[in-house]
Amino acid sequence: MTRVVALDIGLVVACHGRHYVVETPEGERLTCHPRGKKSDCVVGDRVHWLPTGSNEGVIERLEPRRNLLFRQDEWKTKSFAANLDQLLVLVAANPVFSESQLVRALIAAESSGIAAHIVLNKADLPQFQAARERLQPYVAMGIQVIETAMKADPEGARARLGALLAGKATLVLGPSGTGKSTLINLLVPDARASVGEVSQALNSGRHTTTTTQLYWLDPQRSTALIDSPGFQEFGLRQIKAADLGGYMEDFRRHAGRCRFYNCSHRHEPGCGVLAALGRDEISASRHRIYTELWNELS
Ligand SMILES: Nc1nc2c(ncn2[C@@H]2O[C@H](COP(=O)(O)OP(=O)(O)OP(=O)(O)O)[C@@H](O)[C@H]2O)c(=O)[nH]1
Ligand SMILES: [Mg+2]
Ligand SMILES: [Zn+2]
Repeated sequence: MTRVVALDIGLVVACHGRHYVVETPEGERLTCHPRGKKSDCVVGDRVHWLPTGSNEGVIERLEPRRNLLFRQDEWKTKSFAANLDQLLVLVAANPVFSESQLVRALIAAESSGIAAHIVLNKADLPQFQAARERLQPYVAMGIQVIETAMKADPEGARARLGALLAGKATLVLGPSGTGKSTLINLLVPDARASVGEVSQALNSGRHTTTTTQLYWLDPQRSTALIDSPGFQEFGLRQIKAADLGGYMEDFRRHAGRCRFYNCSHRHEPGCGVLAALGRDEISASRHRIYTELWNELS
């Protein structure tokens, strides 16, 4: 005998470890638990759910995803969000950002087919110029780098980001203390995302934001911004060493000139990437990070 159940559809807007917040097409939010022990929903997922009480439900199944942004560390996979239109990697003048983490986030996005932009925040701080120079290779390879001072010049930040975000689902990703939640609060008046003091966050080693959460920027619910906890580790074990160069735009531009089709761009004669490195058309730090990643993945 077949049991016919009409399932409701919903959007996962927050993940709290063992339970989720699912939003109905009418905009109501309810607490949902996954069917069974293991859950693999992430924010941005479309799910089919069944009510189990007032404002409560159980997630029966997931709709197929358009894309998924995730990292794969040595022992575990961490999914950030699904069905994204773009990624904003947020770094700041201070704390000094790790270029390796930036490269990893960009490669993860590229390998998942998600467009990525960089926001450099805290333009008001004295360390800004140095941070801006470190981002030059990214500007040169065609990545949009948007400079903001969200605290000192909120209007300017709003003006620079508004058009880029409109009508899209954007994940804001970056290390702790860069201003991800500050950005959410700037654009979503009633968000009340908690914002932490940098010194406090660094001293305690804790992150202010601990869950991934989706916010709507407009009453029509057409523009979504997803806040996420700061990351430290960013494993790329899902990627083969041989594919790395293909996910790095500056490498890709020159790899066509390599003598060997399977060139690893580390020591081979006639390598187009190494030649470009010699002419300063590929930055030394990008090539160093690539080599570190290559060793890690092979
Ligand atoms: N000087 C300066 N400080 C800023 C700016 N934007 C945000 N901050 C401060 O940076 C600190 C961290 O901001 P958050 O928004 O909590 O950072 P976050 O990226 O959400 O951090 P996590 O949730 O821990 O990942 C807070 O003290 C903010 O007030 C800015 O443009 N300039
Ligand atoms: Mg935060
Ligand atoms: Zn090569």
